[in-house]
Amino acid sequence: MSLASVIVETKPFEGQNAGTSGLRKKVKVFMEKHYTENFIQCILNTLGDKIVGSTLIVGGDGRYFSKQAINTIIRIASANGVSKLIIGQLGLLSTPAVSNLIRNQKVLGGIVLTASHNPGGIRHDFGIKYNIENGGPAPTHFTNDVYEHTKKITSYKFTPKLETDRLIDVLGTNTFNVDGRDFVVEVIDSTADYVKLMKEIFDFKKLRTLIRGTEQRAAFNVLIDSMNGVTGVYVRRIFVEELGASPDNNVFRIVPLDNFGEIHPDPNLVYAKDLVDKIQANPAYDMGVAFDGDGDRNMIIGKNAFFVTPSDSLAVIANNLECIPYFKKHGVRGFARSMPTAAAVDRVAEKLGKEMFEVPTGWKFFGNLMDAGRLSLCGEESFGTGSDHIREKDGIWAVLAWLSIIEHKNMSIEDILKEHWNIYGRNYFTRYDYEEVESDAADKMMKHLENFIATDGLIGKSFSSNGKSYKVAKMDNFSYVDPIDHSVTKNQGVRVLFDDGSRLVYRLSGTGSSGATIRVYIDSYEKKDVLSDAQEMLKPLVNIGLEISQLKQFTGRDAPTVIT
Ligand code: G16
Repeated sequence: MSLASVIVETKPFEGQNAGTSGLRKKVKVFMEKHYTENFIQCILNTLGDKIVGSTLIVGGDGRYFSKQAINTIIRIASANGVSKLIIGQLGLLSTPAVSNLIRNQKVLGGIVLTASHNPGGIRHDFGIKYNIENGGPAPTHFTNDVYEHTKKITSYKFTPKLETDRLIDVLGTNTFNVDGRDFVVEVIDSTADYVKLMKEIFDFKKLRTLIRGTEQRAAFNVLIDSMNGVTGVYVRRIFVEELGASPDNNVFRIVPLDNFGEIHPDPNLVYAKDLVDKIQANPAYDMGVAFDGDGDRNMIIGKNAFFVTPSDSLAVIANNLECIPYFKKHGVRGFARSMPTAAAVDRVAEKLGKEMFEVPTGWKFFGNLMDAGRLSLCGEESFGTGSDHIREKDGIWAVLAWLSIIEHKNMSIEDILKEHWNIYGRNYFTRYDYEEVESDAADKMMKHLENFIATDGLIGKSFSSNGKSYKVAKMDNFSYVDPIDHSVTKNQGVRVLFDDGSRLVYRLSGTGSSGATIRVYIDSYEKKDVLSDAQEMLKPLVNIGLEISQLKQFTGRDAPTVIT
């Protein structure tokens, strides 16, 4: 029986513009009549003629409202002439797994249902993101086009009688006939392709020996926290089934929950406190790992919760790529980091003679460089690390990279870091986040900083705190010219650069769903004094950062919500 699509009249909604990574709003906003339908239709409208006969990947972190959104996507895609949707079972696919599937199935793109590290559940956040043919997040010109469509939309296409109930629960291929055309929904194992990819990149035999131990070498004892997010299914397959980790002692919170068990699935020292506490309480653990809701972020800590900043993590991996079979096979091209990320990796690039790129915040900015064959490894201070094996950051990949290095060097995480700092010096780095600040107050603070740039008001000025003085050498608002397509991206963060190489960066987050989040990044390089406490070391610069921005006066905030 052929099912008929219908045209449903609708009206535009305000504010359907993507942030740093897709559209993120409260669940109740996505639940409004026509809201989700409009946005999906606008993605398809932006793709234009390419959509007819195409295949798309669909999946996400399984957060609340995912199933409803997938049912909507099925009905809208079928009505718009899409030939096939490949969907993870139960709607589950990590963001890296989507990226991989788009690439190895050679399809038009994918729709990722996630608000990443933002909390989930009926009172919290949902998100929709489109990834393009190369597997990466849609570039800004694409998301701008989607936004333009959302302002003008008057109708969407829909197949109301297409029965979606429990469709994504069972593996298999389902063929429907819509408007006389075949429309296929293939429900796949969420992990199979991704596990295969990881086995091609890393030496699983060696990693299994590390995790299990040998007669000569004690088992390396990890504790992996999936924070009730989607990585749970991948952690079980890779770490427990393939690498022999204990399901009782080496992993926890590995069953994906649609509200993440009411925790904030953001792998940092504050929101992953359960992991930090467990590692601190039990010195038998050599390593602690946490992932975010959709599996693209990672946090690494060593014995006794020794914290590895994401900026250092990137630099250490860059310095040890020879331990990873993938890089031996494919060679190593350039490195890159987002602008606010500390420049530790730049020093490795310099020593190894590699090209180094500094891009705005957002993984989408790495894609062009990778596609052009100029970038192999990149990362961000926001707990993202990855390589050109896919076009998203990849939490599990980062952990397997670290385990490969540990296996090869036979050293603790802390010793690996100390050795690295002794060679390269250390970029002390911290980030202060002020979440859910009133938007108006945050905008005023940014304007205040912009004013200094406009008037050169701070150049040459010295600031002192706790006996340390810093002189402002330069101040700007970071802008980026993509070396491949020459597109220009402006206003990516206010930078105060001091004459000793230290810097302060201020920007507003593009991933929140209510109010504004102010991020202040503090970064200072030391050649010799590499073993001090980062928070102590950076205290004077933090104070100066607060003084320059007048953050407290503008926002009324005495203390940050999160310090990393
Ligand atoms: C997204 C982007 C990242 C970015 C991060 C933080 O991560 O993919 O590239 O660094 O947001 O953005 P902001 O500082 O604007 O909040 P995720 O893990 O949320 O998708």
